[in-house]
Formats: sequence, C-alpha cells, structure tokens
Amino acid sequence: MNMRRLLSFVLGLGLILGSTVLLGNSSANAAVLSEPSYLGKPVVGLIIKYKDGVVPVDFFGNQVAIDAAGGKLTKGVDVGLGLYSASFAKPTDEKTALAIAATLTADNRIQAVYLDHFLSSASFKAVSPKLAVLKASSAPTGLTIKDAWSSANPSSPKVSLSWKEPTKLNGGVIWGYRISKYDSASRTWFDLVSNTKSTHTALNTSMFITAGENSKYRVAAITKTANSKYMAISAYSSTATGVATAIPQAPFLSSAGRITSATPVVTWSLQNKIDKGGLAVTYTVTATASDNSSATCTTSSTSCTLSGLQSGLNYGVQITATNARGSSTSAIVPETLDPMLNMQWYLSADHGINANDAWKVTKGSPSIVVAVIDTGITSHPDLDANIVTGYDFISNATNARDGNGRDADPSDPGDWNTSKSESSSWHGTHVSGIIAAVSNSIGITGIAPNVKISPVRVLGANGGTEADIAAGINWAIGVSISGVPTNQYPAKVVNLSIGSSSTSSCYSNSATQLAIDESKRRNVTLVTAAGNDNHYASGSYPGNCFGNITIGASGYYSDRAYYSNFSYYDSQRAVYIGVDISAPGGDDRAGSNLPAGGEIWSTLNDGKTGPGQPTYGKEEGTSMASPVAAGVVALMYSVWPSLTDDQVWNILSSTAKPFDSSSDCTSQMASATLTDGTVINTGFCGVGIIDAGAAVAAVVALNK
Ligand SMILES: [Ca+2]
Ligand SMILES: [Ca+2]
Ligand SMILES: [Ca+2]
Repeated sequence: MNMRRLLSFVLGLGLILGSTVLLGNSSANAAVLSEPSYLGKPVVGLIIKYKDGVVPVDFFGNQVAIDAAGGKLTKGVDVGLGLYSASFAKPTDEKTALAIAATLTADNRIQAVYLDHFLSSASFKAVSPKLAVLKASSAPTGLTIKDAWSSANPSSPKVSLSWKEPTKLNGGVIWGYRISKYDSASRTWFDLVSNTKSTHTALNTSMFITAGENSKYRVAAITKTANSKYMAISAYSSTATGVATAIPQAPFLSSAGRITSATPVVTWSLQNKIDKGGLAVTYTVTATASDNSSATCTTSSTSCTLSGLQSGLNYGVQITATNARGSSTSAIVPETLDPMLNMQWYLSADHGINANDAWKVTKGSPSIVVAVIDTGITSHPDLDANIVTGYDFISNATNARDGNGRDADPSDPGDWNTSKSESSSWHGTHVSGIIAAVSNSIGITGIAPNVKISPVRVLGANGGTEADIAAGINWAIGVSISGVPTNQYPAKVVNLSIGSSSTSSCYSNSATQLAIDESKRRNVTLVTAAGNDNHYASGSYPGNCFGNITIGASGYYSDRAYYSNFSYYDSQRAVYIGVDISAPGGDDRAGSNLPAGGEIWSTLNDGKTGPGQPTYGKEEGTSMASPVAAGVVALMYSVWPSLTDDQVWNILSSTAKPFDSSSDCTSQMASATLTDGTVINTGFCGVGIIDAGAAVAAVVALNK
C-alpha cells in the first residue's frame, strides 16, 4: 500500500489491521514486535535489531545475546541495515516465540526483536464451502445441453444447461444447485458453480468452455432445512454432453518474415476442431506492401500461393480464418519474430498495456537491472541472454533444497510439494520472462526485452522468511551484506511477487519496511503484488508496506481479476487504501478460446520436481501483474535513468487507462492528490490499468 504517495495524512494506516504486541523492557528500552501478526502462523526465527555500534557476531564467531534463549536459537545471517536473524530449530508458536523474544530484550545491546515467518508466492487457492449433514434429496434429472452461441459475443462459446428438480426432497427445500464439469485433460470433474443459491433449473455459461470440444456436465441439488441450519447435497444427475461453437482462432503463420519472392507460398499451422471453433473454416491470406498495394489468396487447406507481388517492396502478411460464426485475423507479422506474440494479449492496446507504443521509443536499456526477488531462475533460451549475476539468500538448507544455505548460485531447484501433490511452480522463471524475455526468433518477448534481470532467490520449498526476503531486497539495491559479495548489478526496479495468505501488517522499522525505505532513498522503485485472496490488499504483506507500488490484477476485459485483492474505502478520510494501480495478471473466466485462455503466457520449465526442459505456459495472479508493472517501470527508467521514484509513480498513475465502463473497479471513485499536485481519481482497484505507451511518452515529455 502506498497511499502515502498520494496523501500524507494516511501515514500509519498499516496499523489498522493486526495489532502491535509491545513487551517493553524499561531498563533496556527495547521492544518485541509481533510483526507481522499472522493469527497463529508458526514462527521460524527472530529478526534482531542490534543497537548502533554493536557488532552482531563476536570474535569467536558467536552471535551476540542469543544465549539468553537457553539454546533454542541458533546463529542466523546478516539481513543488512543493522538487522541479523536467528533461527529456531523447528517452527514454534507465536506465544512461545514472543516469550523468548522478550527474554532477549533484557540485553541492552538489543534495540528490538521481530518475529520471522514464512511467506509464500502469491498463488491462488480455491476453498470449497463445507456442507453440514441433512438427508439429501434425490438427484436432479433430465439434464440437457445446447449450444448457446450469440452474435452479441461471437468469440465466446456458450452452452445452455437445463434440468429438472429432484423428485424427493426428503424434508428439505431447494437452496441451489452445484454444477460440475468434466475436465478431459485431467480426467476429473470439477465444480463449475459450487452453488447457484437459486431454485432456477437452467444455467447459461461460458466458463471453461472451449469451442469445438465436447463439454460434459452433471448437476447436484443442494437442499436446506426451513431454518437454514442444515444443508445437504444430493448425488449427481446423469451426465449430458454437447459442443459449443464460436468464431475460429487466428492461425499462426509459420512462414513468418518479409516476403521477397513475387509468388511466395504462405503456410500456417494446422488448425484442429477447437482452433476452428467447432465448424468448417476457410483461410484468406493478405500481403500488404509499404505502398499499400496488396495481394490475397483463399483456401481451406493450410497453405496458399500469393501472386503479383512486386520485387523490391517489403510486405506485411496477415491471415484471416472464417467459419459460419465469423472470422479472426492474425496480427501482421511483426518486426520482431517472437512467434508467440499473439499469445501475449497483455501487451495489446485493447486488453493490455499498449506495449507497441512504448516500443516505438524504447525496448529497454541493458544498463537497467530489474531484481526479481523470487524462487530463483532456470536456464531458458528466451531468458539466458538477459540474466545477470544474482544471489541465493535462502539461509535454511532444507528450505533451499540445494544442499546449503546462502550461496552465489540462484538456480531454482524446484519447489514441488509431494504431500500436496504439487509440481514445482518455476515461479521466478515465469515472472522473469514477463519482464525481460529476449526479443529474438523464439517464444515470447518481455515487456522490456533489452533490460537485465538479476535473480535473487528467497523462496524455497516452504516459501521464504522475512529475514531472507529483506536481505534479498537490501542486496539487490546495493546495501552491503556481510559474507555476500557486493552486487555489481544494483537494481533500478525490484519486483516482489510475494504475498501473505493471512492478514498481516507492515510496521515501520520492520526488516522489509526498512529495506523499502532504503530503496526509496536510492531511487529504486519497488513493485509488489497485492495478493490473491479476493480481499482487502491492506492485509497482504509485504504489499501493504509504505512507499512501494502495489499492483492489483486485471483480466482480458479490463476488469478486476476474480482473485485479486482490492482497496477498501476509508469513509472518514474519503480515500481508497490498498491497491495503487492494476496491471494484467490474467483471469481464466474470460474463456479458453482467448489467447492463453485469458491468462499470462511466459517462460517456464517442464520439470515436475527438479528442472527439466525450458518451455512456456500460462499462469494467473497478482504475481503476474506485478512483473508487468515492473517491466513498464524498467522501460521508463530506460528512457531517463535519473527519473525519481516519485516521478515514476506520478506518471504511472496519471497516465493509467480507465477500467472497462462495466467494471466494478469504476464505481465509487474518489480523488487523490499526487506529490506534483496532480489530482487523480482512484478506487476499488487503484487508479486504473497501467498504460506503457502513455507512461513512456510522459517520461519523454518530462525529459525534454
Ligand atoms: Ca544454497
Ligand atoms: Ca543455490
Ligand atoms: Ca523471445
């Protein structure tokens, strides 16, 4: 949260959520802070602030003052800025940790002690409602499915489901229905709608539907007692299967590049029935020259030959696929040959950040470094050329999975979790590609494909400790950390795609807040994810610290992504607090017929546990929105490296695009004043969606 950037009188609002626990020690004047408050989350260690002039490690290599814990603490690591961690042998509860911390404060060499917890990457986890027991009704019957395509929304496949009420209600009344869809890829059923809270026996839906693909459904009835105290769910009905249709997808040109022959053969990838929207398709290829002369050919095959082209002219080629529902046209083969550009809707002017206009000015400067504080990095042909020296700050070897504590190799060994059946996320690799995948002839392009990424590894198998995260930020911005080589590539931009899944506060003088304060002093912009809890962003740490820019996630239709945290309205002060600005983070509700299904396409690795082969894939989250913003800020610094952090925010916020007019983000806007005096409107999802083209143009104008 950085409303402090907007209005000075909201300083200190970080204390609204959670509570400060002060166990003052009068003789030493030290304080223990439960920081942030995790509502019972285990404590992995302490972060100790020694008084000025105290060296945390003595002549014999022992950490000063931790003996008072009676052997429960082991020596930690330097966090920077006068902070040093200490670890518990195994995670302990907050009450015990606070008691130990209170003991330490008796030592007059210690100024303050903070509790350290694990934070995790900002990934979304759905929670199913629990239903108590009541004798269930019989299953609904007569389920049917029909194609419900509508010319009002031709690219969106839709089906219409209808069914009959259960014949036996067993003393309950209908409260709603649960509609379940079969996922043919994983061969499992999932709940499309957990409950309709309605007695209606029909549903029109476009969720998770792919045109041309069989969609299979079943439905169960949820009944309640008259007093609503008990609920029950019936068995599922018989299944029904149908096929939805839509306009076809734009084909991929495989003969990309400029046309030099007078009779070129243009080829494109074979489309399957899904690509074709479930219907027969014809293709029209158009080649347009710089003098606007053009040639076309039409076929139902996968190649055709253009004729009549003139030698000496460069042509841009486009292909249109048409079926009975309508047509889709590919982008003109762009100057860069990254073939997956058309998966990257988040770069477009219509749905994303308008990257093309920014790229007319800059694709980034190699002297600008973005530090990605994350799970580390994997080797990838679309990333390697832009990776500069990073560091591995994970101090606990078990969490690190590379056999040791801190070391110079930030390679990501994987964060798979066998007990939760979770494969490795390769989160840092995905985030890095969004910012700076190389513009070349393969894969995708980053938003700032000419800047450099410094991978700073802080998230391991169990997430990352605040001590390691703060140390990572400090090192990234050039603060010296004992035992770690000086950073030769200090960052201008720091990306933190990290969030706490439970409500927590950011206190002044916490390790992370001190690191952010130092970032601002050094004119480094720190960008954070708002969190994915569909709740107040002011409760998600470290996004709720002061001075950073906190990013909410938008989807394909310029609305808030369903999981994205949001601002709350402080009616007394008439300001919104929480999310500063939004950027595309993906929203899979938009429909699987869209590029990347409406999610964010970037670099990945195919390893289930340890690293395998480089690949690409889609993800959604404020974890993805934050690097979109970081990439745009990197473009701004590339134009003018001496821009101040405040100028970055003033420009980003005053050039932001409005949300879609039907979006819940546009309601109840309130005005706020920037440090340069500009008055802007802000609301539920921040000031708007980041516009890279407008932001870069404003930097150019400011620098004139
Ligand atoms: Ca290590
Ligand atoms: Ca390592
Ligand atoms: Ca590329």
